[in-house]
Amino acid sequence: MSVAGFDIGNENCVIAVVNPGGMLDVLLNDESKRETPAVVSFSEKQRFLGSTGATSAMMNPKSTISQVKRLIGRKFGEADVQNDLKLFPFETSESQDGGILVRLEYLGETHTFTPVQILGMLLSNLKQITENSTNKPISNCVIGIPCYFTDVQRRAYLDAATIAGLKPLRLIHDCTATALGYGIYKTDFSNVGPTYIVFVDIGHCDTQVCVASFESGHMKILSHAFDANLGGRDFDEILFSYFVSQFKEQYNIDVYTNIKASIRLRASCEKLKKVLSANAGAPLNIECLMNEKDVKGFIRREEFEKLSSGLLERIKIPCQKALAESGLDVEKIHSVQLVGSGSRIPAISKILSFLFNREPSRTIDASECVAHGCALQCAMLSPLFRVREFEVQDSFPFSIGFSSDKGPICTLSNGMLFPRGQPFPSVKILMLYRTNTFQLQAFYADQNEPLSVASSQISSFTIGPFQTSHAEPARVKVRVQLNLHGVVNILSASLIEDFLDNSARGNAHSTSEEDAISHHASATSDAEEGIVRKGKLTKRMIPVNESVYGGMTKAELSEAVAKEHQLVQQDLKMERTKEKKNALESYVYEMRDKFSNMYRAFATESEREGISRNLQETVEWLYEDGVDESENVYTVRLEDLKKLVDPIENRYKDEEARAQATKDLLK
Ligand code: ATP
Ligand code: K
Ligand code: MG
Repeated sequence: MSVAGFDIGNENCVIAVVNPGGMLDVLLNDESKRETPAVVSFSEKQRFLGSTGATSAMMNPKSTISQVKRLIGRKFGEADVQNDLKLFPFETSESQDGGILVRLEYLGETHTFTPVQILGMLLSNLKQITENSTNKPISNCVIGIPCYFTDVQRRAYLDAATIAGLKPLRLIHDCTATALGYGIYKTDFSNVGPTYIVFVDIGHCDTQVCVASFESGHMKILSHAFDANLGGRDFDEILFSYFVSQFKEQYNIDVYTNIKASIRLRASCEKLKKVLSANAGAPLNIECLMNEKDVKGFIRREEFEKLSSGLLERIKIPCQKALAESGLDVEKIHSVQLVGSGSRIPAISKILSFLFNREPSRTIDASECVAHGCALQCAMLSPLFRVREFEVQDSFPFSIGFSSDKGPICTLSNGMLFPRGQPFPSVKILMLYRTNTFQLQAFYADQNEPLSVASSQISSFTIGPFQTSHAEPARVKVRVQLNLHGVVNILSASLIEDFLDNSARGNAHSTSEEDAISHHASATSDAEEGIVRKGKLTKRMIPVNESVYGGMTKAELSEAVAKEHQLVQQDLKMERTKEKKNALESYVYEMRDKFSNMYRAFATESEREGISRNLQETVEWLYEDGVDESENVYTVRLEDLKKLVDPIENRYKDEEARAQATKDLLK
């Protein structure tokens, strides 16, 4: 059994696997490419995913969804979201809880899908590619996520994986995955103190930076920083607006007003940007862009760099932040590793060279490194593999606080539950005094941290019901976890009561009834269920219910799983229909050929006439009335034809057999 690592990009997805022999491999998709476009396209009767989806983008712009990663776990009303939606040709609307719905026509009806469902489709395609390639079912995987993903976005990824039938052993920060892949097999780290490396990943829509410290057998992430709205796409947009205004002047057309023209010009600008990475200038030619006009343009790299200077400056900011937060001076940095295909613009290397006083290194595979790291991490977490001992310590980029219905417990001013930079997974213990059911809330505690969602609320937990044996509040011990995915949850809550006599109890409580947090909790649990007696202390487990702000309920998730199953059945049905139609078509052509050659002598004149009329009719039918029929109709038609042809085919075969027997006798 192999384990897989998935890098889900806004533009490209990459799949890496570790094979049972321990080999790391990047898989090829149906088109033999190592990168699979992150696209889902709904045609009239079936979906096209990945590379086939990208092909239909131009024909089907309104039902082709790309960059769905931008919409995961977000609210329709957020300003960033609205900016993105303006760029997308597909239609969206606001869901009842303020989320985003993608609306499209499919199978003659209007359908709505959440971004999580669309992501589920993409993951399901990656799973399919992996299974086709390894010939084994897979479910264990590790998926890369941007470090700036909030709790609800991380949970959304886990839900999408469930929809796709995958089991992520970990969601890992993109840069952490890259750093892991970089460090695990390196043997030349210095023996005197750690080696510090900066990783800069510029993708299609975002920029992420981390500073990592490596020692033999150990890697520690010191800091993460990011700009969630700065990537290759923004450079395309610079070229796009440049040519839109050029064409307005030159050809008197406004590309902004035409969806198809906008899509075509954007695609051409992206190509042109890539040409500019290797050439000092590049032309742009589009036939019949709009109003039957062919357009021509040209831009020099220098001009492009000048227009992009604002974006280039912005790349410095997360780099400076990451460095500052790591507490290191530039001189301490051993190297800067530049990855992500968005970073292939030469001016980016230049600006980073100035910033870090050294040329960034491009020795890591810029497009595959995240997937590599994910696959390696998956092998490390899987009991089926033995991987070189290598400790990965990641750091959490946000500060998490807790409050209860009695008020704040851990906040920015009195100490966060999980402060920014917290190594995770991590478990902390809250000690609370309560008489009955109560609520706890997790929230992002530092307003200065740039969140990619509008709300600082994370989730709310109901602890209870429970009953205390005495009238006074009893001690409730709550174990809170920031888990391997970077998701906050409550591992357990338990009621701890003592059985001292009344006077002693009174004394004990007067000193310790404040809500408190223990920062040095051990991750080992006492007992998961039931009552544990420890001397005079009794411990009873209390039920915990969590409700995630903006997340999916269990019922919604199982509905989505069922829906995806239906969609898959429809796709399979259409695939089978295509196969049946192809089978009929090739049978007709094959028989036409055979009846004019080898079968000719074995049919009577009237048989021949009847069959060839039938074959001709079938060909015409296939291109007219029968162009879009059901699986069954093609099957029946083929069977009917075979009934006519079989007797003649049998005569021919008998004759063949006789001739062969005679030949054998004569040998
Ligand atoms: P994200 O990380 O934002 O989710 P992604 O992982 O899909 O997106 P990448 O595949 O790393 O992104 O990079 C895609 C970007 O790289 C696109 O904007 C693409 O135009 C750009 N790109 C690819 N090749 C080049 C090149 N030769 N020169 C400049 N840009 C390039
Ligand atoms: K990618
Ligand atoms: Mg990426």
